[in-house]
Amino acid sequence: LACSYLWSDGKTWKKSACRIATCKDGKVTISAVLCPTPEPIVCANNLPPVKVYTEDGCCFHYECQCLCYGWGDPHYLTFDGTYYSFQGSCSYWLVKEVFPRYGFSVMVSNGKCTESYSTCIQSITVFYNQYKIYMRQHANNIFTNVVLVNDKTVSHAFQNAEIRITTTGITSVLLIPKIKAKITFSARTYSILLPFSLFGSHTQGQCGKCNNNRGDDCIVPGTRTEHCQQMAHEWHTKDDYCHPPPDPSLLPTLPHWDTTICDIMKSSVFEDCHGVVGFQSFYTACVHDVRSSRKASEGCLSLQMYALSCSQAGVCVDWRSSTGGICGTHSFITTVKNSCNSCVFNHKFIYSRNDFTGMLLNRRLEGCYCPSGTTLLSAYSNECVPTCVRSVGEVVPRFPCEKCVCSMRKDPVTFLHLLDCEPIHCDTNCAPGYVYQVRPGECCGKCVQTHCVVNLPFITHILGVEPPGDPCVTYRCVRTGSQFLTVEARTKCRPLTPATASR
Ligand SMILES: [Ca+2]
Repeated sequence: LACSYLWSDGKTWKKSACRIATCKDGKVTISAVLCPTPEPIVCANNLPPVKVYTEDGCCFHYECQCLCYGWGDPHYLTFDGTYYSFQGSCSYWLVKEVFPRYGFSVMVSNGKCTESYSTCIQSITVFYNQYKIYMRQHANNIFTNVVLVNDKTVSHAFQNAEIRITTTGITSVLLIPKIKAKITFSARTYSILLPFSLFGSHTQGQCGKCNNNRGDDCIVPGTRTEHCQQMAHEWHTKDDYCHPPPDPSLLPTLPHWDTTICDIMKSSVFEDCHGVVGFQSFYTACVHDVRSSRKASEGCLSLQMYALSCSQAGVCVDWRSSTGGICGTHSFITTVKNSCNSCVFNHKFIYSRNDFTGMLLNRRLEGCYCPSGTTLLSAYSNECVPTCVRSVGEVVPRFPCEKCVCSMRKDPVTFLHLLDCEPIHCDTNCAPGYVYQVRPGECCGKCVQTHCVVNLPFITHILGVEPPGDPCVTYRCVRTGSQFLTVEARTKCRPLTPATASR
């Protein structure tokens, strides 16, 4: 059928997602949507640009990522990659919007470290519309992160329509899908990832203006002075009386100390990352922290942040084992039973089919993960169970004394079917003469006969008790193998004779 009966010549319409139909000379031709050639860009923060697709998913352009870090004896990397250290111990704005648009801001609180005279990151607070999300570390033998939403402690699997909080076992992760924001917090470190499309040139604070230009990252508000420490101090929160930290040039020079641990960044361990993310800022921070604390372990945070930066750029580095135990192998997470690998995807995110799905794909976070083929029992649990990829109602073998069925219920986070498990009830009631005996290695025991059973009319007797009735009949219990047999014995009386009778 000639399409010109229906449409004018040259008429185009959308055929499918990325295909266009054209009616030309009576014939319909289908062609792909023409996309402009994406301009390659180089990002000031050395992170690889990301592809950002149009709403229909047909075309993309490249965009830089706004990623700001803080760690250790506070070291900062601004959104555009400017590195500075700052020893102020007040509360400061890391991110504020240039003018109110999304209701988003982030505050950090620094204070004296418990073990040294340096300053430590103590907590961060994220404000988003009506939400105040406060994250701090709680050290009580094991280090855990405490997260409060609007002053109420929440579990590490919190989700509502606007925010989502989860953990990898090491790092707490806050996601705000609507503005594509991802904030992580772990022991004395944080990272803030924002999309350039929404926040480009729209941020201010200690993380600087994210505009792919390092030149304006440290401009002191209201002046044209460019001095990172001074700028950082100016962002202290107004309700906090705050002295500027001492001029770093007046601080005593740091002692010489063995900083070999920092050299791991330069070594083949991080080889795959060297061409993607430079180590210099992290290395400088590492040497500073090790020397000022005189502890090699203080370099761990800088290594961790370099690894995080690498992972953000798509390179996964399994570095902890190279530190000779100094930076641990997640030994501080003793509550999570499953195996810890530093370089696997977080299944909790991967299987989610919701707003969060796209946000963490290809983003690897160090943490504790369930071994492959298993998943967390629930988003609120630390227990890994076999993935319920079977059909609903199917019995899934697990433990001998438990019956697990693939249920209709779904995990609100992973959207996987959940296993419904209940203990198997053992019937311990035994017939007379039998005793319930537990069998090692098996869930339920068995009734084992221990006595003879005599069934007389109207009554059942366990042997040992003289059965009533005929006094001339006795029963004996004879055991042959595992069987108990009742043997009936009848007392035979000698016939009475006159001689005996007269006695
Ligand atoms: Ca900038």
